[in-house]
Amino acid sequence: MQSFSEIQARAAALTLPGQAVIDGHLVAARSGATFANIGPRDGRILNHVAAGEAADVDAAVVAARTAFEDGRWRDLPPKARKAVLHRLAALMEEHADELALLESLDTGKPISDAANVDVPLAINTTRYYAEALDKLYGEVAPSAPTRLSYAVHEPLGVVGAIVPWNFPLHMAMWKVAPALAMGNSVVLKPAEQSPMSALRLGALALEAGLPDGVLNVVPGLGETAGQALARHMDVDMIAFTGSGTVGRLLMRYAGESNLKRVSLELGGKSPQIIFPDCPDLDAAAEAAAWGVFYNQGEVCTAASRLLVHRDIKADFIARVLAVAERIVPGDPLDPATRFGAMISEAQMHSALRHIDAAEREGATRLIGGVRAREETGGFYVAPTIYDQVRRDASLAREEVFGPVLGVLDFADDEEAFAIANDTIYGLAAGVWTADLNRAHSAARRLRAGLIWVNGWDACDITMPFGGFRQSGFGRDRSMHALAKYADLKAVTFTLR
Ligand code: TXE
Repeated sequence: MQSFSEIQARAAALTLPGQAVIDGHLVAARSGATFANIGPRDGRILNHVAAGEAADVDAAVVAARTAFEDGRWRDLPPKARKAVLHRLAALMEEHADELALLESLDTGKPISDAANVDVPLAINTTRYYAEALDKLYGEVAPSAPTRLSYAVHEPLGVVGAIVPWNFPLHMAMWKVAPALAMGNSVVLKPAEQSPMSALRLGALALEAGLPDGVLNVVPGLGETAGQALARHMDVDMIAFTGSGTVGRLLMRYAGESNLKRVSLELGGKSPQIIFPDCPDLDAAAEAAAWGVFYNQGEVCTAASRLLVHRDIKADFIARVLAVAERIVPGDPLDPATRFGAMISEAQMHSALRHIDAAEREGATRLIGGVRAREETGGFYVAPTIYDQVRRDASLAREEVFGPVLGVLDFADDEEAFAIANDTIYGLAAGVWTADLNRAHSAARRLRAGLIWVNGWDACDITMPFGGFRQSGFGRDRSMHALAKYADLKAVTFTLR
């Protein structure tokens, strides 16, 4: 990795993407309007980005529909589609430094995370679905001998992907890669806080040979561009990652328009449970701290509730604090930084409001609780831990989506599972124990889409990702994601 000053120089020289990608062209919004894209690192305007509205979304959907109907993508032999997606992955790799820089500038995440995590994972996702696309077979049904019956997956048509700002490129690829692999056309609406990597992705896809109109990227505000996409009568599905509030709106828009399919990956209040027989207290302490502080806490699977057995609590919390003390907010472009800025002023104030609520509700602050690096003009919140969090306190119930950990304790397994499941969410849950029976029992009893035993977030593209309950429905990653972007057609021949 380059030095801090080299990275700053590269950032200053970088051309920042701001145009939409519609029907194979880089274009301004039809209205000519733009919105200011703010950099969380110092609160300054990075660039002005096309403010897509209903007319731009409509142009993108028409292009996507035309491309779908004339078969320029879906009717290509699988080998040819696969080659295009592999070329896209190769181009992303070639431009990895640039993509990482765009991601760090746009989100405030450390450049080392953008370069070592976000961009490689997005490339890996692209390759995974490039390889998967010719490995999904249909089924022949065991029907009567006078019939030949089979079921095949067919692409849905036009998929709208509305993605958030915490892992902009990576989340975009979780939707775009399987949707394209299945033969769909896509209209991608990146979050207004972080549009740049998606815009660059749209241009790279054209360079890779993806036919015009197959992947369109329309930046814009949620209430204008996002809503227009979700209400469009010619969009077949919305794949979404974001807040529960918007998830509910999307279901409403679908009901009020064309009953398009909706998949929702929403938030969480994920518990990490430390049993007294935890096999490695230091590893668990690292996981407890980084599980909630990674990416400034802006992670849907953030381990925001730490449940510790009373017998080991004092010792364990001391270890977690020792890790947390070393997590110091720094300039996102400094390669030494491990913890950067939050996405926006609004998100920073939202985290600080949760902190105020924890204070009011009588939790005990162990570390943090304040804004940091205010002199930079950026949006930094120090890693924060509260102990003595009551089960009914807001910190135990509401998603912060920021670097704030709430500690609760328990006396036995029953109490641990009861507290862990006492949430409207169900995205992830983790346990640390050396007892196989206890681990299996936890895996069965915890109500969450992702269960981790003795390691937080220990999974990859081969495993489905998604939530139970109000954490949403539909799965990203793995072969399961492909089915989401397809309809199942049942064909029956009557034989004579
Ligand atoms: O998300 P929004 P926000 C949670 C987290 C966070 C909270 C608020 O708790 O604190 O949401 O974040 C688009 N029609 N997560 O407000 O608004 C928007 O433009 C159509 C969890 O930034 O849900 C963006 O592209 N689209 C999460 C996307 O929705 C609309 C990641 C997500 O933004 C729209 C992010 C509308 N009316 C936030 N309004 C996770 N699960 O990882 C907005 N959008």
